[in-house]
Amino acid sequence: MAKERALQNHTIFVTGATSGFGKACAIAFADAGAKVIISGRRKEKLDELKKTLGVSAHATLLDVRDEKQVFAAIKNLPENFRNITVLINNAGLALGLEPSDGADLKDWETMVDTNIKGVLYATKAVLPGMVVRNAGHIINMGSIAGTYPYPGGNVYGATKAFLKQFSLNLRADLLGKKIRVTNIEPGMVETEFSKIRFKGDEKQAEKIYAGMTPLTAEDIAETALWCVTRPWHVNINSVEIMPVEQAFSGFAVSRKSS
Ligand code: NDP
Ligand code: 8X3
Repeated sequence: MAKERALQNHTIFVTGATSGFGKACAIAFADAGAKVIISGRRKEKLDELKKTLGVSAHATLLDVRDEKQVFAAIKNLPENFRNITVLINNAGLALGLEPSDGADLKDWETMVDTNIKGVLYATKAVLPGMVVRNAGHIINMGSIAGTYPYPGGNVYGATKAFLKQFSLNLRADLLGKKIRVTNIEPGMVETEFSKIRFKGDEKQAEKIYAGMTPLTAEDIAETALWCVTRPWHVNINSVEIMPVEQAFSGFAVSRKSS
């Protein structure tokens, strides 16, 4: 089937479509023929993307931390965008890289509210319709940080570990229905992610990707598209994806100096 027709009967709801993976997913899925509901908090970025995507997009200004806003956005969708077939729970962030004792509690709360509670609200708002239609696919944007610990990853990694288990448990609940669930777990991808993590410090953010080739947002969008375009009987449970120039290191050991 031609790429541009592959998703012509699909409606995709992407959280956090104003930047990075979410924006790349919106463009890739629209290119493949889907209608896309784009959301995020920054109006000007949302308007810009809506202009690019035209009639195939519906834009909704949305903070995923606000339960009422999430449910209202889904309830008030225009008729031709109501039957959501793919939910991409992408909105999320890391804040800070300090060890737990020095980390800011407010940052921890923001990560939990966005990366966990935001996913719960969007899932609860969209899933009942998928169940009624007996069709759907939920893609959660996890991270390698949900599997592999690193210093300073404390609550960010823990929120992504939540998504890993939540995705598997959704699969358990949805057995017998034609609803798929995938947790995509990327490593380093150059987006606004590090700029946000370091609170606008662009120099510190640039250092993260210096001297190596990170993944791109388009790599992740292609991965999401691949998961959705598998035959309906195939569920990709998880995809772990890293740059070739990123890998693992040994266990850290604290030694007494001799
Ligand atoms: P970006 O910072 O480029 O994009 C994040 C998106 O999330 C933005 O569109 C932002 O929109 C949105 N967002 C953040 N908070 C909220 C909120 N409260 N309500 C609604 N939207 C929100 O980062 P990425 O594209 O890199 O990250 C996307 C996802 O992928 C995140 O969940 C991240 O944890 C995950 N990830 C990123 C990796 C990376 O290395 N980049 C690797 C692995 C996973 P706005 O500000 O307009 O609200
Ligand atoms: C983002 C990847 O390695 O910066 O989820 O935590 S990492």
